[in-house]
Amino acid sequence: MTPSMAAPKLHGEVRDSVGDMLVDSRLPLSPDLSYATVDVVNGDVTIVVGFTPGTFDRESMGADVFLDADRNPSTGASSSQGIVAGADFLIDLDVRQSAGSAGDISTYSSRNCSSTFFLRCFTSLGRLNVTATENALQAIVPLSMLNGTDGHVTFQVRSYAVTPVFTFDTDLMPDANVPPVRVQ
Ligand SMILES: [Ca+2]
Ligand SMILES: [Ca+2]
Repeated sequence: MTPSMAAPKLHGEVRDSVGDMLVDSRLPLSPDLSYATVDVVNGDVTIVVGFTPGTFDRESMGADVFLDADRNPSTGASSSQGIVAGADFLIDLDVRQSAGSAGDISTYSSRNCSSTFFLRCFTSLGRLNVTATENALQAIVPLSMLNGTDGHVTFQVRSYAVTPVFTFDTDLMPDANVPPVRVQ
């Protein structure tokens, strides 16, 4: 018996400045990203995104997590809107009732891709159960959905707020065009 057969545990985390979110008069409250962790254990990827206390409202906000599953900037989406090149998957953390109280996992596809409508670069693979606490969102994604990666991914997080008229992207973590966070 060798104890080394246990599946490796991988971890990545990032923290972000307080108060660096977009503020707009059309938004009653603007979500401010505070931290994120990604843990890979036993074939599951657990993603947690935290907001600065007092800036998160689960019925009007969510977070997009851009995952580079092969850590290769030349596969996946091109850089756009401060998101670095290479995202192969988009995990939408969303518990808004108006959006069906569920997130979504999607994969990069060049078919409808444009730099103006960046989110159209990703095609849905299915809905995702997301849980919310007062200041955080969490989802668990099976590693098997991520195109054969062993969990050594990188990620970047963007928060958004939805009004009846507009959707605002309010904060990026790490900041715009900074290398994404490594899970290792
Ligand atoms: Ca922030
Ligand atoms: Ca990639």
